[in-house]
Amino acid sequence: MSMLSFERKYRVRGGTLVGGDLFDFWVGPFFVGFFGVTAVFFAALGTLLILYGASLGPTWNPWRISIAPPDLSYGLALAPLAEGGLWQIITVCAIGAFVSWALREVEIARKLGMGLHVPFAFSFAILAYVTLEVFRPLLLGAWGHGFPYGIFSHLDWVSNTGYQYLHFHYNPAHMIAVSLFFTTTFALALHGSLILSAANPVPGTAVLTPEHENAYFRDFIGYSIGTLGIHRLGLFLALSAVFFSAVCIIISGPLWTRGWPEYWTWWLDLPIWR
Ligand code: 07D
Ligand code: 07D
Ligand code: U10
Repeated sequence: MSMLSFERKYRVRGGTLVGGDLFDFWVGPFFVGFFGVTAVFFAALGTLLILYGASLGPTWNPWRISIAPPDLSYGLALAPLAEGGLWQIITVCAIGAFVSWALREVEIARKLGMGLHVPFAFSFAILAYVTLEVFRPLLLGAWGHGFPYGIFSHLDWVSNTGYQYLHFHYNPAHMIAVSLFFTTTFALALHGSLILSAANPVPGTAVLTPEHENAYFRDFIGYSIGTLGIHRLGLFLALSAVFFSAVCIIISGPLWTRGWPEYWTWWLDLPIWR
């Protein structure tokens, strides 16, 4: 059965937040909606501005194109286009596109009578991005603290910002975020492998059920979190990882200005060692 005929019964009217029936239609597989139009608008404008910025720059090498934020001397002011103004408009376009994308997810969920878990999850990615490009620069008093738009140049920013605090691994929120990212992939590996082991067993044997999945982990570690529980845990782990990432960068500068290793002197100063 082709996917489209299968999907026809899900192509129902309504659920839109803005625009009523106006954009309530599909183009091929894509639902459009008001926020589909705004997403395409912001994404197209932002991409065109990146291309314009690249045309002003020294290279067309896709890995080396970079649109930098304004110099720190501009503070929180608007800068001329070629001196960071483009970065400022592109940032507005990016936020416009990401928020449109999240609201389009909301409209699709409402249409289908589903929960809002997907847009809720994506909003954490948007939060991390806005923390890097808006909240932290605002708190530090200059747009120049944002990261540049370029594949290699944004890596340079991460490295330079890390070394500005001597050794970023000593940032306690970075430790928690990293551990949560590792735990997220561990949980997905356990879940993916468990499901495949039951749903895709040795050829010639019957497909097994969640009963077996539960029994496996009870035999193994004495407890099974359950079929719904593992998805709740996965979402929680992933969103916590991104949340603690946002925390680790917002405290670097606005809250802690010295090297991160120095933060741990509180441990050496505990009266217990004296
Ligand atoms: C697989 C879903 C698909 C998404 C993809 C990304 C673009 C950019 C634009 C040339 C998992 C599409 C890429 C549209 C093209 C221009 C101007 C998601 C999947 C395939 N990074 N980062 C990458 C972004 C930050 C860091 C790769 C974006 C922070 C490190 C890709 C953002 C910090 C490394 C990329 C962003 C940081 C990367 C692969 C926004 C901390 C790598 C991404 C908007 C978070 C890796 C050369 C991936 C790499 C990498 C995109 C922000 C660190 C180019 C869009 C500032 C250390 N980042 N990044 O698979 O190979 O994501 O870099 O915030 O090692 Mg980055
Ligand atoms: C910001 C992405 C948002 C994306 C959005 C969507 C499109 C559309 C279209 C494909 C947050 C974009 C979509 C553009 C694409 C199509 C069609 C996600 C974002 C909205 N670190 N570190 C982190 C590790 C070191 C440093 C986070 C590990 C060094 C700094 C994570 C190591 C130093 C910052 C992390 C390590 C250092 C970070 C990133 C190991 C450098 C940050 C994840 C093993 C010398 C950043 C909020 C994240 C952060 C961050 C992991 C090493 C510096 C926890 C595993 C020691 C300066 N590091 N790091 O945040 O917290 O994703 O950002 O060594 O700013 Mg680190
Ligand atoms: C999961 C799951 C599960 C499943 C699943 C999945 C999680 C158990 C049941 C899903 C998982 C997968 C499929 C696995 C793979 C996924 C990943 C690895 C994640 C990463 C994904 C990617 C890298 C793919 C990314 C691709 C994207 C985002 C598609 C890109 C598409 C577009 C850019 C078009 C978007 C459409 C929009 C915005 C609306 C419609 C618009 C158009 C069609 C364009 C036409 C425009 C208009 C009509 C509007 C007018 C335009 C204007 C005003 C401006 C125009 C200006 C111009 C200059 C053009 O758990 O269950 O299985 O499957």
